[in-house]
Amino acid sequence: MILMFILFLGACGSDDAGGGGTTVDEPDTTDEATTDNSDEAEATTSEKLVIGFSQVGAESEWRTANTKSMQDAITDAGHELKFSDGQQKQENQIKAIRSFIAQKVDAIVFSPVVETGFETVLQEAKDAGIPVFLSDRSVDIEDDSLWVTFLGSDFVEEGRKAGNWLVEELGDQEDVKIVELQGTVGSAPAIDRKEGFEEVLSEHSNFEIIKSQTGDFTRAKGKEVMEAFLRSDGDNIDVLYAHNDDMAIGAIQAIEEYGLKPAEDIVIIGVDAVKGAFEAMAAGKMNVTVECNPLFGPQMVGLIEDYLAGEEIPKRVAVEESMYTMDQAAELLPTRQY
Ligand code: GYE
Repeated sequence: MILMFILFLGACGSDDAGGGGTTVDEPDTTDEATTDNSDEAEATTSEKLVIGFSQVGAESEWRTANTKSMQDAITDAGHELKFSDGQQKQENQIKAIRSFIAQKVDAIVFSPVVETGFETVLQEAKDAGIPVFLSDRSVDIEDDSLWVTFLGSDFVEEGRKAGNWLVEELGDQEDVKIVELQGTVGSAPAIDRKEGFEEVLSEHSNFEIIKSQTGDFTRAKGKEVMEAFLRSDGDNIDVLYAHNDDMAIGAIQAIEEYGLKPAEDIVIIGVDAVKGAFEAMAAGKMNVTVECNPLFGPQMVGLIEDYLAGEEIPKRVAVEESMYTMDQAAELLPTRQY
C-alpha cells in the first residue's frame, strides 16, 4: 500500500511539469519523423481529456461520416468534446481554435479547410502549450513544430489511382476529353487529387482536360458547374473526374437532365467511396470511386492519448484505403459503413 501511495504521489508530481499555459521545450529534432513528448507528463491516458475539434464543415457525405467517427471516438473513450463546425470558412476555424485556447483544452484536433494562413493561430496554440493534431487535411507551413502529427489520406495517391484506372479503361482511345470538378480552392485534397491525376495523364498524350473548375465538394455546386460544362462543351465530354463523390452525384443529375447517360455517354470517376457512390454505381450511373476512408476517429484518439502519455508519435500517419468499380457495387453496398 505504502509503495503504491508513493508511486501515486510520483505520478501527480510529474503531472505538474506539463501543466497548461507554459511553453514547453522544443522537442529533440534529431528524428524528424516523430514528435517526442517524453519530457511531458506521464500517465495521462486514463485521465478525462478535454478535446477541441475544429471541423471543416458539413459539405459532403464523407465529412458527415468523419465528424461522427471523431465525436463517437472521443466520447466513447470518456473524454469531453468541444466541437466547432467551420462551415468551410477559414475565419470560423481561426475563431474556434482561439476559443479552444481560451478554454485551455488539453488537445486540439484540426481539419484545416485550406492549406495556408493558419501560422499565427497555430503559433498561439503552441505558445499556450496545447498540442494540435491535424486531421484529414494538412497545412502548407514550414515550421512543423506547430503540430504534433498529421493523420489522413494520401490525396496525391488517390489522384494517381483515378488516373491509372482511366488509362487502363480508355488508354487505347484517341483524343479523350475530360472535365474536372475540383474540390475547395486551396484545400489539400483539391490540390493533391489534381496533381496525382495530372501526373499520370501527362504520360499519355491521348487525354486532355478541357475544363476544370471548383464545385467546392458539394452536390449543389457539382451539379451547377457540370451544367455549365455541358452548356459549353455538350457532346464533346468523354470523362468526368470529380474530386469527390458528392460533386459526381450532383453532376450525374445534370447529365441526365441534359439528356445523356451517365457512365455510358460520359465516364464518371469520383473519390471517397461513400454510400451514395455505391448506390449510383449499383444503378449503373457511375463507373468508379477511389476510396478515402473517413473513419479514423479511434486512430486519432489513440494518437492523442499516446502523445499525452509521453510516447513518440510519427509526424505522418496514413489511413488505409482501396478503390471500387461498378461490378463490385451491389455486393459491397450492404457492408459499407459510410
Ligand atoms: O474527399 C470530401 C470532403 O478532406 C478528404 O473533403 C476530405 C474531403 C473529401 O468534403 O468529400
